[in-house]
Amino acid sequence: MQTMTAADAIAEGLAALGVRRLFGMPGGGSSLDLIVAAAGRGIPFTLARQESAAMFMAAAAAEVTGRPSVVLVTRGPGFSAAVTGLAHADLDRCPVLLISDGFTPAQRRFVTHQVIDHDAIAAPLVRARAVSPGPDAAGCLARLAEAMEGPCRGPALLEIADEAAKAQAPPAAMPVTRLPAPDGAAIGAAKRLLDAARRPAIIVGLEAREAAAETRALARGLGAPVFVTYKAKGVVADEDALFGGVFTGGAAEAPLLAEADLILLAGADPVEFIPQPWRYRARVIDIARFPRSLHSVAPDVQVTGDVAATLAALAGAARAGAWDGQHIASAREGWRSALATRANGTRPGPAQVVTIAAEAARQAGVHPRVAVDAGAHMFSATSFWPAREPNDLLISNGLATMGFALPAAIGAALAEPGRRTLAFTGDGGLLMCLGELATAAENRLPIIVVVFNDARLSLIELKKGGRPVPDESLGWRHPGFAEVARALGGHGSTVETEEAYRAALAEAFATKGPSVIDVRIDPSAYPAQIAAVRG
Ligand SMILES: Cc1ncc(C[n+]2csc(CCOP(=O)(O)OP(=O)(O)O)c2C)c(N)n1
Repeated sequence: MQTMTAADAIAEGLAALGVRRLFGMPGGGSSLDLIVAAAGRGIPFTLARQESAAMFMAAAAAEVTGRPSVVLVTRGPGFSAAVTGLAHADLDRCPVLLISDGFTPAQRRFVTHQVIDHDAIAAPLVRARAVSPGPDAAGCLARLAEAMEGPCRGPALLEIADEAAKAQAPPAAMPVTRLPAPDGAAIGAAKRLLDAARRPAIIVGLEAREAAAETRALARGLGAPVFVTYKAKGVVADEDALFGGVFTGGAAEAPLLAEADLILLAGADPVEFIPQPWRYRARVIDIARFPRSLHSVAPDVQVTGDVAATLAALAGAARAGAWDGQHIASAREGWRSALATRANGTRPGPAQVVTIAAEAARQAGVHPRVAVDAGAHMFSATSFWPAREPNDLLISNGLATMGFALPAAIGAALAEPGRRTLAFTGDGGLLMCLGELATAAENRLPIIVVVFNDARLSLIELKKGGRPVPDESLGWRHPGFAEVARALGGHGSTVETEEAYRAALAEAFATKGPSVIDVRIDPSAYPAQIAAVRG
């Protein structure tokens, strides 16, 4: 049998799985062997500035490429710093393999320095884990890969010590994972409900991102309005005549959905819904990768397995219902205007920050991918950025973590070289991952970071109610992001008016490397906007 080191066998397995890049912050052990072994197979390593940021990069790369991604970290603090990223990969259903340096069995008997129980910490977050794999390292990788691409996609942990990475280990075949075909009887039951419906509506979720053609065909066949979750933006384009709006489970999308007599959930993972009671009385068909409880509503029919196959089967039998196109269009406009913001003074409001960026991209002749952070700015970014294809908009929705947008933009830009990427972020979120501006600059990535800078944690400000929270607990003085961007090797500008913002965008689109546009926004419209979204 062919022999090689475990690091080589793992690298060979990663290449077979279609992994295109490693991300991370190496330690002195196995991560160095893996960097070398992967480079020998054409898989480069991107050095991040922080481990959870590396996880966000990898998660975005996995979403963009449809292939699993890998992050390398050192044991102890490297691992613990990756945990927020691991939680994102768990709740946002991203197949990211976290490979951590580890301890040999002999070391485990006496070492206490930097020793934390990676396995126990990762256990609730990962689909599978392997510690100290020994000569079966590549076989372990195959099992982890299968689990990551299982019904509920997500991360895995491989802990491997220096010595084990250097030990001899045979290569192993990597799995090709397929979801089971949907059950014919369940499809029949779904068809009967669709047949009886006059006004079916579709809510598309993250599991349908690989089924855009089938979702669109079903919507056309039914003439039904389509709502998308944040992560499913682009499965049906915002500019599509059947686009109804963004679905969060809140109030903004409710008027049109309340008219539906059947709601078809197409790959909507319950992790995507805000925790509010289900508002609708219509019957529900749930199409999902695997059987799970929706917690908000009990479906009348659930069809599980290959989501694209289910949607294709339903599309093949669909006939048009009674919706009027004009009515859908005016409801969509109603949804948009409920969320629109107007600025009181000369500073741009949050919705303007997004619509002006979309217009500047159009004028520059490009269609950037966008990554969106967590915070009040998220409502404008997710509502007003026009997505055309799945994963045109990347977001941490299940975890909804801050500090996501810039690293995700980096991961996406590396995964699809040449495509522009925008990161929409609050000032608080950017401060959590500021060092990654250096990663973007060193890799000369065409990223434009747009900061909704109000020197506040606006989303938390909105939730404070009548509590007498001191001002300095929820805000800070304006940090100078433009200066930081320049110091780290990028471009930077600070703008306070729409006119200056337009000019900065035009300049940024004409610039090859990363740019930061620090937009001093007028946040006064946030309370009305969040009230419209959530009700
Ligand atoms: C890592 C992390 N810490 C805390 C939170 C809770 N949180 C959600 S939004 C928010 C405020 C975000 O402020 P900023 O980034 O400035 O965006 P804004 O709300 O002002 O648009 C906080 C603290 C979170 N989601 N993630």
